[in-house]
Amino acid sequence: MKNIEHIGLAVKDLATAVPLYELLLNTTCYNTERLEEQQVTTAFFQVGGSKLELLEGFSPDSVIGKFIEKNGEGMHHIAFAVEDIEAEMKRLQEAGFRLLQDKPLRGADNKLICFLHPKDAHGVLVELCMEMNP
Ligand code: CMX
Repeated sequence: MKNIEHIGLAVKDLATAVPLYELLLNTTCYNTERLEEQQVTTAFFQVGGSKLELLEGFSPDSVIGKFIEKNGEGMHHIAFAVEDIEAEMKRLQEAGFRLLQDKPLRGADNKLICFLHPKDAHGVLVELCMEMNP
């Protein structure tokens, strides 16, 4: 685990959340992306050496839609940068963590990603992410 790559925040509406976070952080959102596989639209902000990711679900049935329905808006996951995602997945699986993907998925912001079950990390959804080769 190299560093905290980003923290993910679930929001209902990026159209209102993005300008609010631009004001709060005094910076502009540098990337927005639709991820069909995750049923989510993301918006990224650089904050020093780390990032914030705002997440809006496509529908109430999406992962983010269901999360907001149950918990309201707010902290959704914490993502750690890793050097070799397959090696970290193997290490963590062997240590007893449940992986939510068998193979790394393409995530936002040019990353390969994999999630661990939140019940295995004291209620925190953990994401591993590795920079994809250009
Ligand atoms: N943080 C902490 N706990 C969470 C959670 C989260 N983000 N999401 C769900 N949970 C908890 C629920 O509260 C629930 O707990 P209880 O059983 O005590 O009520 C439990 O996990 C099961 O959750 P659920 O609502 O029944 O939903 P599912 O089991 O269908 O899905 C999960 C949960 C984590 C497997 C699913 O959300 C998932 O696969 N997440 C990974 C993918 C993802 O989050 N994609 C969106 C982001 C994409 C991106 O960043 O690019």
